[in-house]
Amino acid sequence: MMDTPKLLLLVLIGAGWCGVLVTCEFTFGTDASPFLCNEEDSLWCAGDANVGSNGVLNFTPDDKMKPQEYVQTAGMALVSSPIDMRGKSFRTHFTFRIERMYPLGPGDGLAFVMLGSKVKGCAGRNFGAYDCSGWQIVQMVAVEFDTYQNIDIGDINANHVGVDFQSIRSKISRDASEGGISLAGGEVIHAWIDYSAVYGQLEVRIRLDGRKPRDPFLSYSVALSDIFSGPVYVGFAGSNGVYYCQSFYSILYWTFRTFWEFPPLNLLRAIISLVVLFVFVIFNKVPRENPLSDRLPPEDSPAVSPREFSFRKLKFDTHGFIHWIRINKSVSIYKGTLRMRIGPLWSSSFG
Ligand SMILES: [Ca+2]
Repeated sequence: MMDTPKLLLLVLIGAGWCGVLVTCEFTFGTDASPFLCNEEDSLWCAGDANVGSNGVLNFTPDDKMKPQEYVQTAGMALVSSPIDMRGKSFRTHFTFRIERMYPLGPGDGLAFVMLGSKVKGCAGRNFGAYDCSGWQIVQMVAVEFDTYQNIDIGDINANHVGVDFQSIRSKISRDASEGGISLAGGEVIHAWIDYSAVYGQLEVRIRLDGRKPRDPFLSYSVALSDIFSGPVYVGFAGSNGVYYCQSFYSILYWTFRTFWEFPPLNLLRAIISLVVLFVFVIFNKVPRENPLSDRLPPEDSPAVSPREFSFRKLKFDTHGFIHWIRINKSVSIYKGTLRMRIGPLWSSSFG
């Protein structure tokens, strides 16, 4: 029997967030951590999202024998616990398959989504992620794998990858054929999405053989901290239009992790600061010799002339004259009494 999938928190989970103070990591689609819908510490599934008989995460009905019976399908699956993304970078890798049912054309496509709350969208061109006008009222970032060209919203073709913010109109997109990939070709496709909070860069990579390419397929500059003000739900969504279930969408494997990232220069500065602090603490723990203390006679020793006094006493007795003495270290102070009517005075001479 397979174990219940758990979100693996590297340090701590708090207040229902996946890492209020820490990073988090999770994997789905393995024997140890299978996809599960609407169970504790697993996935929130809405619409047509379901875990199929073969264990994969579907966004269309599991039964592929009667696609004509399903119209306007739309499914969304999100990790049930929100993730604290503040200041953090993330990496995710997943495999997906889009199975085309009709030769005339595939459905609309699949998308990796990040949302400020659990809100399923509409079918058709909206991927089950946006509302029916192509907008999302909560904060949202999506990487779409679009297999149907909607010219009115600027789709470049029926086989492209795009990066969206809040709107279904992509900020940037690229023909998947340039990577040698047919998104709706029925093959298992690997996708990697990396975000650097330090450099404010979102990168998308796709490949068929599972070897992560060195160069990104898409790259876009964005600060997610400007988009998300609170916890973030991550997952996927997929949809079809009004004419049958033209494509079936599945996620076969998914791993995701957030992490703290530090710029190299800042890291070097931090190391130097720690070293300096360490040296300072050690140095101040070693008792330093007072150059005068060894030469000071006890306060109750018999009177001698001349007699040395401690700095503390001189500072007190001279009411600030001590500052002048410290500047001129060759100075010696002598204490005496003048027989004058104005009373005792302090006198000094300089050596
Ligand atoms: Ca489209």
